[in-house]
Amino acid sequence: MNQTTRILHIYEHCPFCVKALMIFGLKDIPFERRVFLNDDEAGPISMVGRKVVPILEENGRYMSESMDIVSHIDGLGAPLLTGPVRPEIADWLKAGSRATYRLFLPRAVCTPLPEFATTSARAGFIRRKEESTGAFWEILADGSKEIAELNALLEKLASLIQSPEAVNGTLSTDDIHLFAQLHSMSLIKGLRYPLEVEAYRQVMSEKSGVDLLDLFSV
Ligand SMILES: N[C@@H](CCC(=O)N[C@@H](CS)C(=O)NCC(=O)O)C(=O)O
Repeated sequence: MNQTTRILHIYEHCPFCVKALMIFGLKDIPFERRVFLNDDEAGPISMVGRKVVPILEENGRYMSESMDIVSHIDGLGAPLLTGPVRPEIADWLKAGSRATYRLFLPRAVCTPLPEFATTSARAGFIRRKEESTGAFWEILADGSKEIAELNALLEKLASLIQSPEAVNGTLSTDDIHLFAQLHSMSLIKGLRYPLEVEAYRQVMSEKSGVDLLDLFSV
């Protein structure tokens, strides 16, 4: 019998890749993880025509778009993401996304993650991202306003979490989006996690097999 081979091509810091990784872990579906160097353009372009991750390679066919990958993998066997989604969660994610993205990018490129293993991978990332964020050194020099903003949001999140096993009680795509954002936030030192949020972060990391990045936080 032919067995399906699944390879997930990612950058480990990438929140969209976290979403794709999560569903494999939550469903316990075997896959191979491959990390592109951040300046490898030819690799992803040869697969899907542009420089983007995540890419799922399944028996030689390629799929991009994180949530398409999530729904494809969730559709194997009994679906897991069957719970409701709540607009409050989407609103919460939106409220914190700008500050998270801005503080996260200069920190991500300082990590020892494999996509940044070479000088040229790091330099290319800084050059491309600084075009939209402004100088990384300025962001690293003072993030106090954004950190205060995110801490206020984390307080609010505590009251939105219905269970550490699933933000709305039963696993849903809200958990995929929420954990991916908390994963990015885990690189930011100075964030304070209320008990409910901390329990959620730990349980979701354990269940999905996706490590948080607290260890590398600055
Ligand atoms: N809509 C896509 C977005 C994916 C995306 O933006 N990925 C980023 C990495 S976090 C990327 O590959 N950007 C191109 C680059 O880094 O050069 C998805 O959900 O998969």
